[in-house]
Amino acid sequence: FITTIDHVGVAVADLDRAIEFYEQNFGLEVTHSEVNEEQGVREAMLHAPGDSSGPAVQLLAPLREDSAIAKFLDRQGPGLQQLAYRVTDVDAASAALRDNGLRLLYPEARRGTAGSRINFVHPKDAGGVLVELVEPAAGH
Ligand code: CMX
Repeated sequence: FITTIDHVGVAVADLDRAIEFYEQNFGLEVTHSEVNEEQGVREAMLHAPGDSSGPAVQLLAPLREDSAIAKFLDRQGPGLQQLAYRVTDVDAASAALRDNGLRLLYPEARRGTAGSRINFVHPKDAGGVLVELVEPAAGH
C-alpha cells in the first residue's frame, strides 16, 4: 500500500528562518505552505528544483505550546521528527498495520497537508521512528 516516501518532517523553532536556510544552503524550493490548526503547526513543503512530485522536506514549526512539535522541540531540540509514506488508501493501510499489532495514533484518519488524509504509527512500535501515512487529496 506504500507507493513512495512522501516527505521527511523536520521540527524547527522559526519557520521563516528555516526556509531561508534550506533555500540558501541546499537550493530547495518551497512548493506549499499552510497553517494546520488541528495539528498545531505552521508548515512548509520543500522540493528539489524540478522534482515537485518527488519526496519533500517538511519544515514544521509549533503554533502553540501544547502541540506535538512544541513538545518535541522542548524534549529533543530541532531535528528529524517523522518519516511519511505515501499510501493509496490510509484507512486500509492503518487497518493492516493495526492487524499487525502496531498502535495507530488516531481511530480515524485526520486532515494533513493540502487536504490529504493522515494517520501515524506510534514511534515506540516502529523502531523509534514516528511514521506518518499520507493519502494525498484527489488531484494531488
Ligand atoms: N520520533 C521518535 N520518537 C518520539 C517522537 C518522534 N517524533 N516523539 C516522541 N517520541 C518518543 C519520546 O522520546 C518518548 O520516548 P521515551 O519514552 O523513551 O522517552 C516516547 O516517544 C513518548 O511517547 P508518548 O508519551 O506516548 O508521546 P508524546 O507525548 O511524547 O508524543 C507522539 C509523541 C508521537 C504521540 C506525538 O508527537 C504525536 O501525537 N504525533 C503525531 C502528530 C504530529 O506529530 N503532528 C505534527 C506534524 C503534523 C503533520 O505532519 O502534518
